[in-house]
Amino acid sequence: MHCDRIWTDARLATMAGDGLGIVEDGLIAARDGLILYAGPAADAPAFAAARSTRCDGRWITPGLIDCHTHLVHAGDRAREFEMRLEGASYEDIARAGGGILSTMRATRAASEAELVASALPRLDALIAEGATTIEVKSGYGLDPASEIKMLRAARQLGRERPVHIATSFLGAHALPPDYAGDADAYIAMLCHTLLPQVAAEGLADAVDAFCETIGFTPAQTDRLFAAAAAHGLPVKLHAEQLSNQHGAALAARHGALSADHLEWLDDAGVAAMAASGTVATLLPGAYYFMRDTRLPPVEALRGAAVPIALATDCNPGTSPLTSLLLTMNMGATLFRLTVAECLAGVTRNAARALGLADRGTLAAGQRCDLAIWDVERPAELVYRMGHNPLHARIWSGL
Ligand code: DI6
Ligand code: FE
Repeated sequence: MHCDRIWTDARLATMAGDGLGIVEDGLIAARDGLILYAGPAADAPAFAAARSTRCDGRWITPGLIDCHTHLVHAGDRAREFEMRLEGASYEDIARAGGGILSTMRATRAASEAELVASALPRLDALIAEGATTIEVKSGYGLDPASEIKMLRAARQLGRERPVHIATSFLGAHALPPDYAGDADAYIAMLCHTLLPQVAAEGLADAVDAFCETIGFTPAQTDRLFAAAAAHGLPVKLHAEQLSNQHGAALAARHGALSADHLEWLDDAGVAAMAASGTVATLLPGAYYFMRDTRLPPVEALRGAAVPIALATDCNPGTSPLTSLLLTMNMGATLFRLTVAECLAGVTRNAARALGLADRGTLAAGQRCDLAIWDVERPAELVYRMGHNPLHARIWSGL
C-alpha cells in the first residue's frame, strides 16, 4: 500500500480507548497528513513509503495539545509577583487596577505585530516539548479593536509556525474601566456588537468567559452564551476558580466543550458536566502559582467519568507557564492524577475540550501529529521536572 511516511520500531502510546493504549512493536504510516495505520507492526499491511524512519524503540504519543492558554498578551506581571511575595493578594491587586487590567493596558498599546512577536517565544517553548495544537484566548484587549487585534495575532501565530491554533473569544474576561459600574452594558456590547463581528470574520472557534465575583455573573455569562449559540459558536468557561458560582452547571446547560479550573466545583456541577459530556480542564499551574489549597474534586470527576484535560493556562498573572510536561507533573503531584490521566489530559481529552475529533489519539484517520520521545516508559514524561526528552515532532505528517 502506498503512503508518504512510515515510522517503524516504535513503541506507541496510542491514547485510544481508556488508558495509554500501549503497542510494544508499533508502526505508524501516514498519507496526506493523516494516519493511515497505527498499531502492531506484525498486523500492518505492506507499505511502500517515500520515507521511512526507524525509531529504535522510542515512544510515540499523539502530538500534545494545550487546550487553555492566554498566550497572546503584552508585558509581564513580575512586579505583581513581587507584591504578592510581600503580602498583597491577587484580588487586592486586581481591585487596585493591577492584575488583568495592567495586562489590558499593555495589550491595548501593542500592535498586532508586537503581540505576535512577544508570543512567539512562548509558542516555541510549547512546540519544543511536542505541542502540535494550542488554544489561544483573547481577553486582554477588552475593547472591540483590541480584542480583534488579539485574535488576529493568535491566528497569525498559526501561520508563523507549523502548529494548529484554536482561538477562543474571551471578551468577558474582566470589566474594562470604560464600562466601570455597568457590566451589563459591557456584556450587551459584546453580544450585540463585538461577538457578531468576531463571528463574521471567523476569528473565534469558541466563546469563553470568566464567571467569578471579580469577573462576570452567571446571568451575564448566560446572555453571552446565548449570543454565542446564535452565531453557531461552542462555549467554554472559567468556572469555580476562586468561589462557587455554579458556573460549571451553567456551562453544561449550554453544552459547553469544557469548564476550566474547577477548584470550587460541587457535586451538582460534576453531575451536570457528566450529563452534558463537558470536559473538566484542570489548570495545576495556576493552582501552584497562586498557592491555592483547595483541590479540584478529582475523585468525584473520576467517579462520574467526566473526561479530564490538563492545560498550562499560560498567562502573565496566575500561570506564567509554557511547559505541558511540567503541567503533567503538577497534575500528578498536586492533583494525584495517574500517568494515563495526565497523558490523556494533554492529548485525547484536550482535543475533546476543543471540539476537535480529528486528533488526540494515534489511530487511522486522525491527523498525523506525533511526538517521538527518548524515554524508556511513558511515566517518564510525567515524572521528570525541567527535562525535555522530545526526540522529534511531526505536524500534519511532516
Ligand atoms: N483566570 C485566571 O487564572 C486568569 N484568567 C482567569 O480568568 C488570570 C488572568 C490574569 O491574571 O491576567
Ligand atoms: Fe485562563
